[in-house]
Amino acid sequence: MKTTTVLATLLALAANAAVAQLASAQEVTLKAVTSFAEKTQFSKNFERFIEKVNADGKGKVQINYIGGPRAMPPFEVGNAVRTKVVDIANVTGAFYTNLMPEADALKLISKSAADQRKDGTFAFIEQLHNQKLNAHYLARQFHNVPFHIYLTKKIDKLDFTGLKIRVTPVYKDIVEAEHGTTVTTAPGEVYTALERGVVDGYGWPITGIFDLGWEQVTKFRVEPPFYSVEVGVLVNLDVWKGLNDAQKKVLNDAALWLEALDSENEAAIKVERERQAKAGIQSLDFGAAASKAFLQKANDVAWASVIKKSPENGAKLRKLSGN
Ligand code: 173
Repeated sequence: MKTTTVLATLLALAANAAVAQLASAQEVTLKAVTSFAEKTQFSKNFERFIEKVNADGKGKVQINYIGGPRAMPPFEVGNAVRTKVVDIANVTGAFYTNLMPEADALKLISKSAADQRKDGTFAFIEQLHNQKLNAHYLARQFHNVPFHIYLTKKIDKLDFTGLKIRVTPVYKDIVEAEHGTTVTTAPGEVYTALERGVVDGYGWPITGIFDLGWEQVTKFRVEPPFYSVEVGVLVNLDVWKGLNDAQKKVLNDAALWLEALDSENEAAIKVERERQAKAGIQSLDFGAAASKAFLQKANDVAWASVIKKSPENGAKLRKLSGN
């Protein structure tokens, strides 16, 4: 090679390296959606997470928040992450069981995210999301918030015979095991279904019923509380792999911060119970024995359902859950 050619090659290489460095140093903007209405209970902390990423991630990574169910139906959010229609999403496993039947087991894992990260549970859940959803499972929220069944009609024992109840995969098996009829809807349809008498009740966590005005059409809350809310933050796996270490660090740090917000839930639950009572929602408690039997059944039918759909992974999740 002539000296001038060598020089030209070296210059070209240096230029390429500079461009590559520039590209990796460039700020990335991720497109985000949430599967719950904006500014409501199960979107709020994700919105705080976005604020944090946008503050800490200047020059590295930013999040462009498209919004909630007005932008995308909740049951389509998992698939939108899979196909990279969005880059990052706030979504519960109950909304993507069509793609990942094991996601229904996440409600049965009540350990804190920190404990799950230590004992291998998180790593297995990550693996399942990689395989089935082409997603990175960035964070798990609300492990210490349980679900309830709310009713418009009074029952005198823990049995839903004759009642039609709005469900998602979270509640379907236990409501049917207690002889109720189920209809699956997105949260956005609950109010109208109740108002029109299409359903006699619905499943929902202990928190959040005031966000969409459901207290106006709710009379009873059935005890005991059961399962654990799971709302995850998912990132499209190709997008995740394309981030550099500094960008990943901003997201990882914000994810751990987000998970730690679960420490606020205990106080929030107490306030919510009082607020429900003040709104005239009566708690129906059938005593310790009935509650114990209900919880046992709720646990049994849910695991049976997951294990039937995914025998190997289901059994492994059950072992990891300790339930
Ligand atoms: O009831 C629901 O729509 C549901 O499954 C759910 C899951 C997590 C948080 C809130 C609601």
